[in-house]
Amino acid sequence: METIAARPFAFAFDPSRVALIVIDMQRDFLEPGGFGASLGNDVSRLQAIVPATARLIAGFRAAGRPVIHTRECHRPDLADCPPAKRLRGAPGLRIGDAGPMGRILIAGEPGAEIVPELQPAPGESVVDKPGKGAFCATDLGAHLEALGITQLVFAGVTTEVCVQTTMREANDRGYECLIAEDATESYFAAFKHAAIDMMTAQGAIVGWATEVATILAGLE
Ligand code: C5J
Repeated sequence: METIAARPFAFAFDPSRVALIVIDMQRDFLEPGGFGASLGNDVSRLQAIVPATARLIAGFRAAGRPVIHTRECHRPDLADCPPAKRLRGAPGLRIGDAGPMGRILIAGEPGAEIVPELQPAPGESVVDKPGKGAFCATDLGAHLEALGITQLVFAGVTTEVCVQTTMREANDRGYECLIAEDATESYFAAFKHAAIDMMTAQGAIVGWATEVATILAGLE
């Protein structure tokens, strides 16, 4: 056990019991023509964190620690996509509609794949999730328990939606959660900062936040 600099206060880091969860770094969120763009967002903001996320993944691999990737996507028959989700708002393309990268947020379609720079390595877990949180309707909890994980580092997109939801789910399940501030992003700069402020407020009520370089130094 060692302590690493974090906010709101130092994080007691246990590199022997930590896993990295990389949330939804999919073409549908990061590239033009996908789900994020169909909602009217500027996807270039999310592309900017790919290098820092790649460094974080490389550090966990080098340390021999688990890297778990998630993908928000649905079955082709949409049986796991509630109408309340599919019909929300007035996007250019809805979940399941055909777009330039295949059907939006559908498992097996090009848009649902993780971006080429962050492709899972052989043997790494990829959790397909129908919700915003990665514990909902998945085997993530059982998988982490089998691995003996007690701490989770979070990266990915978007900070205030799927990252925050999963971090809150993990916190409620007893994991100590640390978000890598420069390896997460939102379509809205203010939302990223507000989400991390909410997580770390009140004595790390949801968890801690720090930079990729600090986490990498702690893993060495
Ligand atoms: C969203 C996500 N924003 N991965 N999904 O719909 O955050």
